[in-house]
Amino acid sequence: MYKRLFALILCTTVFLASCGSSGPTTTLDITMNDFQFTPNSYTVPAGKEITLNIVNNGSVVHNFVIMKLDTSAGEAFNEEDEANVFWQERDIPAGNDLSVTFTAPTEPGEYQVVCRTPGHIASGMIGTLTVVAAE
Ligand SMILES: [Cu+2]
Repeated sequence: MYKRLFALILCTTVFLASCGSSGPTTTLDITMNDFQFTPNSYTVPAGKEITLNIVNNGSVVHNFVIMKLDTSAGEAFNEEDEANVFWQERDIPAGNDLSVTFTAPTEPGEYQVVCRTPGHIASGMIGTLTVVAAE
């Protein structure tokens, strides 16, 4: 009984570890819907070229905006947030997919990702880009 329980715990731990410790990647595959990014958290190596493959499965236009470190677009993306944009891919039409590249920030940390279409942040189009020191 205990042996079986131990085996179960061990398997669960191994599964979680292999699943949770997704290291930094230079390719991001992201699906957009109304109104979320799937997945909504990403880990990339600092300063590396990142390929972003986006599919907009929603019915309206969406955006992928990375805010600068320690900034946030708040409840809604406004004019004053423009200066805090690190990088963005704007106006991705519904039903479209595209592949673009950008250079990851050189400073490790957590960067906010948002969709700047009015109302979409409030509806949940937020993500986190985690930048880790490149090896
Ligand atoms: Cu959106």
